[in-house]
Amino acid sequence: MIPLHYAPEVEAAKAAGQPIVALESTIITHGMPYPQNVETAREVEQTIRDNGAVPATIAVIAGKLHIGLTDAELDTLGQASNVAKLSRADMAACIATGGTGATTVAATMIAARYAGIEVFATGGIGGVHRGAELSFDISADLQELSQTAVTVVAAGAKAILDLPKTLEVLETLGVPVIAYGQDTLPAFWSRESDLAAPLRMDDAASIAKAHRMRAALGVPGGQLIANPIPVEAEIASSTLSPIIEQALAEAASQGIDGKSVTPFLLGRIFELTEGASLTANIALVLNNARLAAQIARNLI
Ligand code: PSU
Ligand code: MN
Repeated sequence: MIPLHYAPEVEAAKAAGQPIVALESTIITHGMPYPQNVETAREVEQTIRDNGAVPATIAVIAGKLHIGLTDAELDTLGQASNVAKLSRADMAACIATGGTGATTVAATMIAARYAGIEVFATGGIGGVHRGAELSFDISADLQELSQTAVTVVAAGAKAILDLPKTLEVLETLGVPVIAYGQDTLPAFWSRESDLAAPLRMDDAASIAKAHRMRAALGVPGGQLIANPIPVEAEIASSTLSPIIEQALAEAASQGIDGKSVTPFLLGRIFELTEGASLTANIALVLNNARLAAQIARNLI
């Protein structure tokens, strides 16, 4: 038996058949600094409510898989240090040993699916890292999208990754990559990249229909919805490129590897942009929460 713990709000929503949107917790513990991480998590949850759905932030706390966190749990998690970063490989072990950990996109998808939640909002997914031809560093998020039937709304992948390679791997894995409302793939801090999006949809209803159609066809896996950052929050790639290069060079010279790579790069980019990267990150997560709530409403 899985020690599952539903927050009261989520339990009530499930019983009433209301739309629910899952949220990850690694963005809180490893993606943003305190207190902005907790403030943002709360704002994201409220945005989902304002758009007619119920938020379920997912995390493992003391060996229990939580589907939805209370305000107090969110605050504790947001301030804790040494919280494990859980992906497909380690979530079961963390639960089994009574540990506490934050869920990445991959682990959140597994938990959401288990809890019957079909839509999930986040900022950016993991992907193929630059230099992956030598390091083999490819996020488990990509494989998860190919096998777990959850629609994930993100703002594309960060330019810290190799975007063309990320797109190639997603294609190989059979993951639908759907740009929302435009023809090019959004690139997290920028609305556009120079990559054509494999698919485009302009409304939440079509995304929900495609989600259902995949299941009807018996194709496992989810969908990646790439939702461009709002215009007013965008950061020019010319501003960010040298900063990303510097963060990558520092990671290499300090021998950062494995799970630490993404949090290290996110932290350095925050410092080097004097917080501007965080402001943009918050705006795009809120934007993704809105779209995810609309998709979830269309799945009811
Ligand atoms: N990308 C972001 N922000 C994040 C992450 C990725 O822009 O917070 C987090 C997510 O939880 C994602 C994880 O699932 O990092 C990917 O880590 P890795 O590259 O180690 O698979
Ligand atoms: Mn990795």
